[in-house]
Amino acid sequence: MDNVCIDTLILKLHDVNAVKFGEYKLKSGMMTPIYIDLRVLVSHPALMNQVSSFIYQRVHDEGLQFDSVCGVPYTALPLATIICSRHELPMLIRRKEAKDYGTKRLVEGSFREGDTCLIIEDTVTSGSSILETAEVLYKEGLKVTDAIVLMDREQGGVEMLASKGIRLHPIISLFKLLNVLMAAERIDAKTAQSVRKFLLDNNTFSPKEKNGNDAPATKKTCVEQNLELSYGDRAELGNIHPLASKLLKIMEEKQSNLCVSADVTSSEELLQLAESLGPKICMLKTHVDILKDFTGAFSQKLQALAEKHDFLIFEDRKFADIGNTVKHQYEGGMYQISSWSHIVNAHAVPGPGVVKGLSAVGKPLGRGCLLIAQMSSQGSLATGEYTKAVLQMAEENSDFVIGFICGSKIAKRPEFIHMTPGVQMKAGGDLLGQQYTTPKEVIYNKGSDVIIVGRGVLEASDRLEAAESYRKSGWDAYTKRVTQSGQ
Ligand code: S5P
Repeated sequence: MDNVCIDTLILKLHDVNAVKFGEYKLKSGMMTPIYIDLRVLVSHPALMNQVSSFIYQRVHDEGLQFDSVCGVPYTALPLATIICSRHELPMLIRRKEAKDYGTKRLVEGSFREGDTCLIIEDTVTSGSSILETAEVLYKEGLKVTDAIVLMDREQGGVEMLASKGIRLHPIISLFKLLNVLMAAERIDAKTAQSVRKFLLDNNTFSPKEKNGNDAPATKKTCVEQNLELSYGDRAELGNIHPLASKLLKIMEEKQSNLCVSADVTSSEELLQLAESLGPKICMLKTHVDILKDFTGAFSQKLQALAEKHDFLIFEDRKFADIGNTVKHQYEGGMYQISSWSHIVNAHAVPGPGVVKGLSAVGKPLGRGCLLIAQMSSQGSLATGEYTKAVLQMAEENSDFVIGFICGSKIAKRPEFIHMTPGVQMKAGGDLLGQQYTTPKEVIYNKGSDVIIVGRGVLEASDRLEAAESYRKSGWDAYTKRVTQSGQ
């Protein structure tokens, strides 16, 4: 079962209206912004056969052992019938109500006490329908160890059934479905995000029932299962730094993970860049000390453009001194960096004092800091144990450190943002040790979040066109990564 097949199946289910967006009521009475209605499948025999094949394939892949198969009435009943008929498996039918004549049985078909029955279901929210069917089967002396479901709404069904001794094997998860529909432009990012938020906020399983622990289950489960959260989902995480959240929201809304490095020497040119490239970028990086004509008025104009085009300013100052010195360098001097730059960065070489000094100035202003964990330049010493120590320093100062300058994803916590410089459309380098990787490599293969591009844009004959192609490349790589996660 490869990704392409699952993606195609998702699109077909959307085509036949088995997936609907709007305001719907679930069986439990809960209102939902996404509704899965697989009852329509009976009108689409080819699709019905495909879904049945996917279910059987899963049974086969998992190597499940059982004596009979039971579909949860009614939607999964014809699916179970097709599978059993095609593969010559004995089937059982669970009655919803016992008939008041004849045998009065609740389970039709022949079986022996102690037989194992595999349950098939179309959609799972809390898992209660599967449990109801399992309980009827238990009463007849049957065992239930596994259940297969086509659509898992990821609202706690897997956990609830596991707590009752039933392993649930979902074929499509709603997070995956949202990613595929978004990549195919069937839904917009906003819709996907609001549905994800609903699913995360409405987990029906309380682990308390199982182990006395009150913690909400879903967010933990997503991370534990290594499901890739979208930028928008990460922006909503409970522990996230407000500035990191703001950046992730900008990225999601503008569909841009591009930071342009505005390494020019005149204020006017820098402002022109900010004005023209503003709509394409999530962040503008500056080296204010290479400007020949910096003034306070310039920094005000830059801030106004950041507001106008909704991007953050990142002064790439690379602080690397003792806490007391960096405090002055950040706040004072002729640049007064803390007054206009949302984000700064620092080397970890001096130890945690550098972060403490910067934080004393930046934290009250709502600023954030990136730690330099790796560098793009040839022969960089920021590798191995050093990088690990930087990660540790970030963890210990996450009230001010929002992420890293790095070559690849180094932190598991989705609250941290990874930003990678040394990016051009073609891998290579310059004469002074800079090394370039492509946007796809950085975002898709290395798992970073933001591409930082300087000369790739600045030296292009049409800077706007170049910025757009980097934006598109970075965004496509991200969409592909998110879409393929959780498989
Ligand atoms: O490791 C690094 C860290 C940084 S912040 N390598 C880098 O190249 N940078 C910065 O990213 C560098 O100072 C420059 O401003 C930008 C890369 O520019 P480009 O022209 O090579 O894309």
